[in-house]
Amino acid sequence: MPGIPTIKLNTGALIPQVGLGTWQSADGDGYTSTVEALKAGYTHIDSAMFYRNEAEVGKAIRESGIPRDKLFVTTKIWPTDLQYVEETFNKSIELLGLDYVDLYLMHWPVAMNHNGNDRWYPTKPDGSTDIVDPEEWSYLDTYKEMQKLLKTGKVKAIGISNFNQERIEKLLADPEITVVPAVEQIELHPLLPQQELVDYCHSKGIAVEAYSPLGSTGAPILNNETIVKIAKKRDVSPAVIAISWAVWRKTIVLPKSTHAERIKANLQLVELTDEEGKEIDNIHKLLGGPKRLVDPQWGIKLFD
Ligand code: 1BO
Repeated sequence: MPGIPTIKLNTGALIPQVGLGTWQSADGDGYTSTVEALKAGYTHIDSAMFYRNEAEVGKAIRESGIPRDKLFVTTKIWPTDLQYVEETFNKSIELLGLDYVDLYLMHWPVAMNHNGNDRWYPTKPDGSTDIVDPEEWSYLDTYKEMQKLLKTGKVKAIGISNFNQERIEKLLADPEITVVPAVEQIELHPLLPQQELVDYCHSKGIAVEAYSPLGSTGAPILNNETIVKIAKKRDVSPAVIAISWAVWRKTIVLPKSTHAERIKANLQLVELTDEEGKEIDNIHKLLGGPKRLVDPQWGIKLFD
């Protein structure tokens, strides 16, 4: 496939369909992987406050000399900061050292105590929790604050992540919410295609991004029989097939790697036939149904 295809967001901006994912990169890797990605031709980098790599990602971008308007940069606000949108965004932009971000996402639709001790396991064995009562502060309040950021010019688009359909419906129904999210970023791979949610988002003009496209820890997708078979036939790696499938189904995909060679190889997209695409659509059915691999179990029902 020549070049990285793009999708038009509901803001009119174009987003490259393949971007570098940076979740679970160790300290220092955010810098080197962004450097390698930009060298390899990526123009889309996905970061987050939670990944603790905004400073590294920003440094690599600034040093690259690539004109800012040729790049698409995303960052995200973590649950412990949902009540402090403006301050948190200002911290992110400062760490990145950029004038603006192309996309600012709410990482999860749940507010956690800003001063809580644990950002990943806020519910303790005794049942006490750092989750903020939604009556006190909900993701809708955060989104309303995010809308205000658009007026600063430092955020070109806002969006959501890890929202199920019910929460998106609630957001779209809120009379004080006038900006339809540009993007919903969710876990998506052949073991968890979430086709209904993808279709729902597309029907509302919300572009869908796939995180963990190779199946998160251990990248189980790379050993899947169907993926391996198609990869052999097309003479590319299994990772390229999984990434190309995400592109084929009109999503945006964020493969993460810290290895220069793999970062580069992941861009060798192939145009899947509909037959190949549908065969990959069916993988989860052959394996007993969809399998979620990233679920923080925060003590509230996040997914369906
Ligand atoms: C916990 C992070 C999931 C992907 O951003």
